[in-house]
Amino acid sequence: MKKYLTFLSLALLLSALTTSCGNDDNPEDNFIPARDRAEEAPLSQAIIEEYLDTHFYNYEEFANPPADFDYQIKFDTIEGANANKIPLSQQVSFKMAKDRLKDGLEYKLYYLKVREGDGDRPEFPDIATITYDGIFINKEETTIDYTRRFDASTIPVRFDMTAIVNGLQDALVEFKGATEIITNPDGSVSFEGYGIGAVFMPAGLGYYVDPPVTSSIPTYAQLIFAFHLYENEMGDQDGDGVPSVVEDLNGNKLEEDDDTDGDSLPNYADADDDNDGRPTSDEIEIDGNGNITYPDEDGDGIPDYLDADS
Ligand SMILES: [Ca+2]
Ligand SMILES: [Ca+2]
Ligand SMILES: [Ca+2]
Ligand SMILES: [Ca+2]
Repeated sequence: MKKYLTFLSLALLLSALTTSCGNDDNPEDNFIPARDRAEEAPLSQAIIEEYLDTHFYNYEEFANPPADFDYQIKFDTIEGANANKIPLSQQVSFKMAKDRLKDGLEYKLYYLKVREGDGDRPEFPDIATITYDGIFINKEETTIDYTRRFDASTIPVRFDMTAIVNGLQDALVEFKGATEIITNPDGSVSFEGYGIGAVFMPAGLGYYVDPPVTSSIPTYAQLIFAFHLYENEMGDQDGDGVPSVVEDLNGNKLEEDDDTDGDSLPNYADADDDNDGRPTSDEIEIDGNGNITYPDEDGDGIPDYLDADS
């Protein structure tokens, strides 16, 4: 579930693919650069659309839930006894989602909204409590299955949405959490009115060439996450008192590209946003009710915590 950060570390992963160049003495020549992200994007989209055309989900169970139904989304191939099922392609929505590394590159991000949820909607840098089922779509490696589950949890897990794959972050904000959290007599917890959905993400919003080393995910794999969204908490990743959603200064709903002091630490992860040596937490004011104000001592329109000369 670690967010893809860099594609420079792929040398290790690709070493198995490059050993056939054994007559090459210079090991640096064995490095295969990552494919161009803009060229990969339409290929990813075609693979996802093929999957959506040829697969369905258990929508009939959701329409008429069996007594013991667990409300988990399950996918299957449209064939044989299931030849007449409605394909996912007729049931998904999509949004445009930005590539985090290549300016101007956007993806069509498909998601399935089985139930939006009736509680609060998370902001993109919040902490979300979810259960999930992660599946990859493989069209790269002939020795690996077409689809396979690579990770799942039926127990609710808290995730920092800035630290999960981008496609899942972008999908969760389209859903809402539960309205009620009920502690049962046996101590277990159940949720009501939570969001139920799935996202079908291109490799560029997944792991691209850098899947977790311990996972079975091939490079350039498209990913599917089915999930329940239960709870959200406000994210303040750097603990400076400024909610991370407020640290998105350019308002583009990406946390990675706002860096007031240019020190390569984005504001959401920078506890001294203007690099003046005073922690941001000392340059803002929070009253007893948790209301935050942002003083501007020199009146130049820039709040102190973003103003290196005040
Ligand atoms: Ca931003
Ligand atoms: Ca910074
Ligand atoms: Ca900050
Ligand atoms: Ca400061």
